[in-house]
Amino acid sequence: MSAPTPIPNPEIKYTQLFINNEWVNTESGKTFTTINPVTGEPICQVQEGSKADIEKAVKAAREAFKINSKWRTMDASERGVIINKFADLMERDLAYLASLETLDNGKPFVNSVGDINFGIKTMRYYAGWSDKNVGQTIPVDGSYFTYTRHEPVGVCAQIIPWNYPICMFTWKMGPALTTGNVIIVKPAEQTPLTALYLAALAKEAGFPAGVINVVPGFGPTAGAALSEHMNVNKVAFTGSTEVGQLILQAAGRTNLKRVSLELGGKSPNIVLPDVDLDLAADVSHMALFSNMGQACTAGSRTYVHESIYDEFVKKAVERAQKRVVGDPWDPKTQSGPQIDEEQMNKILELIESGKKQGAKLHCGGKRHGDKGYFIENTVFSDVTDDMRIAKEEIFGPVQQIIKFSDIDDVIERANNTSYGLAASVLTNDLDKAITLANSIQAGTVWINTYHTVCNQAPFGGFKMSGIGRELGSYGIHQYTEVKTVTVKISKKSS
Ligand code: TXE
Repeated sequence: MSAPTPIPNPEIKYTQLFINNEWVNTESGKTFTTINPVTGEPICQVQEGSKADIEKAVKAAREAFKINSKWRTMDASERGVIINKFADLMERDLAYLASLETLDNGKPFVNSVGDINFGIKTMRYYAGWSDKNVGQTIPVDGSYFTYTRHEPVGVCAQIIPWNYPICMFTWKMGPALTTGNVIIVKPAEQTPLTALYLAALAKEAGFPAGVINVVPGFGPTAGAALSEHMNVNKVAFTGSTEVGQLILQAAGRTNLKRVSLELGGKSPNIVLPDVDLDLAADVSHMALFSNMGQACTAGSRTYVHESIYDEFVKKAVERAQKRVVGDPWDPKTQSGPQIDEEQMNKILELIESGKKQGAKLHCGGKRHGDKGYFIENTVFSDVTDDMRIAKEEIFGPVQQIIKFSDIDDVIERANNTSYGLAASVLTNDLDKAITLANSIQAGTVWINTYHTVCNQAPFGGFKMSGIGRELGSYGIHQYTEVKTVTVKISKKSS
């Protein structure tokens, strides 16, 4: 397939709430501004959903989920057909969707295309699951016939972040719909536009009214209304650990709704001395600087063996200095702006803390330009585990290079964090690679690669990086309740 051509000023087609397959305004009449992070200027006004609108969306979803509804009586395979149709429509509108994403999020156009291609594959992967979600027949004691059914959980709220808006939408939507649930998506306030366009595609694909609802709005209002709602059966959330805790508390206070969480990280990337240094520097650079450092899995603690430390730092700095920051529409650009002013300021403050706490700054360290939310590619060496930049999630283009001398010691240090999302080991020594992979507390460990996330394999965190797994067959389990049905029979037969 040829690469799509960007549309630098994509027409904004949808700014209302999408409820029951209709475009509606909010009850309050309130709107909010979505901002172009390249310029800091407004793109457009979007309807700002809050509690009353969530109420409406829950009602519509509940109706769509009623016994005897079109959705509940549809063949499972037919759900797969509609999900595949949705993927076809994403493919048809790839150039437009990618352009809208770059406008709203600021990521380079080529990366928006990559995200959408990933999302299309997610939908196709889960379309295939629709008629394969089988239960068991179980040889219980006594004269009974027992089987299990994997039933949909019901009304699922899906609260998504701004760093990968389309991927996060599809990661949540795919497994929920293939298993027969109904959803209410709340996109991040920074990036509502592609979620709204995806809602239009869902209607075109043929999902019955109420199965998919999209309500843009803010976390403490629309997001909280979803996590507190007595008639919402599940919340799936990707975002900060702090908000993950609030959602879990809200579920505990209300109806014990199912909760799956994909939260922050401070992932160790461990470079052993036998490694090809250029390769290690390349992988470590990509591990941190991809998506402007705005990845939950970012390799933000680069542990390098003392024997190769100085040479590695030199190579890391060369790569950071070469990385092109700027206009996301330019095909040469590798990094766009951070998502908003708040994130930019958070990152700049953490960079200052690194300087103050004695880390050695090699390049970057400040804002790039004076328009939009760009930050220079930044590399720190001589970082120690107690510094804030080694402990807190920076979520920006700031690489911390930390020295180690001993494998057992680095395992302990890598695990000395409340996070546990991802890790990587760069080495040709198989024995050490497996020892480290099996010892590090993380939901994903990569060996000689990084950010290799695939639709077929589970993704999620240990410890405070989350609860549950998305993607793969594990992702399906997050969206089903297991029901045991036992029938008394007159006589059993083996
Ligand atoms: O996250 P929030 P923010 C991390 C990263 C970043 C920090 C803050 O370190 O610097 O979080 O980012 C919704 N009830 N990650 O403030 O607030 C909100 O509207 C229900 C890691 O953007 O967690 C948005 O839709 N929902 C991460 C979503 O939560 C609430 C991706 C994420 O926003 C809510 C993003 C509430 N009370 C940030 N408050 C990852 N894991 O990839 C907010 N929200």
